[in-house]
Amino acid sequence: MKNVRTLFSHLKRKRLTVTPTTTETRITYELQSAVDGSPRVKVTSANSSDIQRAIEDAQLAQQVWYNDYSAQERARILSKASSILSCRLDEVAQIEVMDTGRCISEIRTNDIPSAIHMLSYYAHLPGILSHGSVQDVHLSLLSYTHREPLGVTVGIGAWNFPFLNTVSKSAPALIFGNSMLYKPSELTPSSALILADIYREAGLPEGVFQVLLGDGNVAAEMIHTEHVRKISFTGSVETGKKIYKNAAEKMQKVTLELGGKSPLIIMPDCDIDRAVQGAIDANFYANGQVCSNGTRVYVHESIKDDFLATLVHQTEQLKVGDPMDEATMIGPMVSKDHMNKVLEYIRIGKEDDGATLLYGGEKLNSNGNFITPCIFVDCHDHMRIVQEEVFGMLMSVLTFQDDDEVVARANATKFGLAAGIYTNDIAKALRLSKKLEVGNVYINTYNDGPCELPWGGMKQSGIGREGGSLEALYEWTECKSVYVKID
Ligand code: TXE
Repeated sequence: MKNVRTLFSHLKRKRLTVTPTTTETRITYELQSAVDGSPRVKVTSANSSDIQRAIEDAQLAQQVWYNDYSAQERARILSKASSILSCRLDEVAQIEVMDTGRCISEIRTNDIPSAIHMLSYYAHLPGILSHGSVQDVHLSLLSYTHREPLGVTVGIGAWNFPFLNTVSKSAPALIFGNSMLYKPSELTPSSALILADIYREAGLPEGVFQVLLGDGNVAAEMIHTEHVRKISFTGSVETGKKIYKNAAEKMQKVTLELGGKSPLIIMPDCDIDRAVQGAIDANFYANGQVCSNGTRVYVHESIKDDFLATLVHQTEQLKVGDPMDEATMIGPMVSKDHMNKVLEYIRIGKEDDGATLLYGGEKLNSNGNFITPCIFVDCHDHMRIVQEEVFGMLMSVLTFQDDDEVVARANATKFGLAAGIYTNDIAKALRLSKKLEVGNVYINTYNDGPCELPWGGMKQSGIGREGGSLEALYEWTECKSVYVKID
């Protein structure tokens, strides 16, 4: 794991993280390799003086960034960042694998190319940035609106897609003329530092994007000031609620991308091979650590046997092992704690809920955080493994008999992030999609996430939208109305 150490000292030399200025204590913690448990890297958390200084710098830098750089100049910098990232793709992918334990095959072909596209997509937005409207209220009054940045924003990231999280929050913030302080998950700090390095190389002025390392306490302190005008958060529902509550006191804007327990509905007329592949993608991709995963798999009673036979056969083919190996499809869980959480849910499924373990769910005999993908059958809606977000490779298979019944059961949850339907009857799928209480519906596919579309959840899965499209982009701006008396 030498690469990560080298990266940290390299970045320290370039003063990308906030560097110590006082003798105030700094907490240092060590991260372990997900593959074999060996010590990997030591991380030093930001302290109160670092946070205060970063906020002051971000305020000053934002003024320069918005007032002295035109939208086109800001766009050129993002565009250049996209090109630099293309050249550093392999390096970023490897660092991300070491931090997350996710497979190189996924990260190199999906995460980093998506991030390259995202930077370029936001760079092409200046044309719509100044969109406002002129209201014809009265002959003697010219009244119009325009969009302005919010000021200093904070991004707080999760550990499952760290680099994508950092890009998807920072790129829209920056293109609109905001500055951003970013706090990556304490488990996966490295790739945010690389993005800061890339932005700097692309010409982003000092202070506009800063990374602060540490745990939730650091993040909580960063947002505990009225100078921060928006918080973009990805993480658990519990933390999301705390942030929302605290933000209310300061009237800060928030977008909260939280958890889920999404239903995946398999209709009797579907293509079974395709539906099985969808269920595998929706449960085992990224080692099952995806907020939108379709972990409640509702299969029509009439095709249950065929579906399960194909599912087990296909799951057996998934190679579990070293995430750096291109052929590996399942790597280790991100941390020991998280692996233990998932193993506890597997125990609950077997012993407390009384579901039948059809496949997997074993911890591999190694010092790493490896679990085999796990399929439970004979599940019921009230079971804890069906109700609660596990965030690991635990698929619960349930059966249903008619459409209204399955929609009602799919909606009977506090979450509302995503849902999937596999069927050859597109008209039916479109009808059902309107009834599902979720922010994202997949039909004959699962977990696509093009950055051009808004992303977010209903109910306890979140507030607001992130990603492309006006609904999401305007969350990074204020709208101002101007009235001009012209007679
Ligand atoms: O989340 P936390 P964790 C779910 C998933 C997982 C569980 C716990 O079920 O098992 O959450 O994961 C920062 N104020 N998701 O512990 O604690 C923290 O430092 C401000 C779903 O990682 O919510 C980290 O950067 N920030 C999810 C980030 O919040 C605080 C992805 C997330 O940490 C804070 C990840 C506070 N008081 C986990 N406390 C998804 N939606 O995709 C912590 N943080």
